[in-house]
Amino acid sequence: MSKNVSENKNDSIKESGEGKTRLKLAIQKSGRLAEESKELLDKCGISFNKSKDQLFCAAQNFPLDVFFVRDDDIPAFVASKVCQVGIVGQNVLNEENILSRNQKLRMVEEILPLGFGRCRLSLAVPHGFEYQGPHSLQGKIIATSYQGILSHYIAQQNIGAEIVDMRGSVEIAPRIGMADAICDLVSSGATLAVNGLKEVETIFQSEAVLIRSPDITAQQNDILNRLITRITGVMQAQSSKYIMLHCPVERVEQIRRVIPGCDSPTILALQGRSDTVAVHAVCNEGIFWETMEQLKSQGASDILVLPIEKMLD
Ligand code: PRT
Ligand code: ZN
Repeated sequence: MSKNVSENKNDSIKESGEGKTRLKLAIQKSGRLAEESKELLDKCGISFNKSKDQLFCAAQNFPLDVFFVRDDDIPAFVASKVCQVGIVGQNVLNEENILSRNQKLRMVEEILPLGFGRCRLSLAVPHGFEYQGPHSLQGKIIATSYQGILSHYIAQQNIGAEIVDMRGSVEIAPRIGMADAICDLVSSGATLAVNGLKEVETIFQSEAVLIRSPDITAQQNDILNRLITRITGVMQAQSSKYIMLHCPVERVEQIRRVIPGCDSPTILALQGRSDTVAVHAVCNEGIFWETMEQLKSQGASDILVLPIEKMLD
């Protein structure tokens, strides 16, 4: 890793201008978090031209340098000051925290959940296994790539079970006789189903998070705060909608109560119509067909629901 990083670092310094303070962010190069991490930066208005195998890239319009690495390396990059921030799954951060002897790693801080990469680390057993609770795993063999989190869990539950460490294809372990149960990440559950396994216990819930190093300069902290403000704006915009409707003047209060997550809508007069007003509001929740039907039954008409691109409080 260090050879490529230092070669590419020189490229970045050339591109970004020597001496100017920049924040360094590590994201997954390819895999389940890669696209959404890049998309998030894009929605924050941060653009960079990355060629396929580039490990390092300087944003053109924001003081940010992005490292593209394996997700497992991200906590160590942030702990070792190669980067000040990173985007990684809580599962990886926690696992690295438990397993690593690096004290600095424990000081890496989660600063913002990002709402993507959601999954759970679960125990699963073959359908024929009579599972009655964690104690059913007493004396059994459990295959996992998450030794750290799993050993913490079995110690907490006071179970004596053997852990077999596997780097991939954990779900096949019971079928080939390597283990009685597995502990792996699950999102839809389809992988467990095709391998004849049932999920019996969730031991850790995870999503992608923004992490930061404790060693960060005041200028880098300013850049980080700007980045956090943009990310928060993007996330708020994603979960919010702009609603516009017409309603009889005397129904405004009832209508306001139906609009989800809205305290003070904007009320606008309509030209030539003294009995009807336009109501505009930002709703910080999704609007379902049921809500629109309810608004209509309260006297609203011409209801429009629009996506919001950006938001800044
Ligand atoms: O190459 P690199 O080391 O960077 O990537 P990787 O192969 O180690 O990780 P990757 O890209 O598979 O996952 C990156 C992160 O995505 C994980 O650390 C989690 O934080 C998150 N994530 C979200 C998931 C899943 N969902 C997920 N479903 N990671 C893995 N899976 C796998 C799981 O291991 C199992 O094999 O998907 C399968 C189960 O999926 P379902 O939908 O069938 O339940
Ligand atoms: Zn990985």
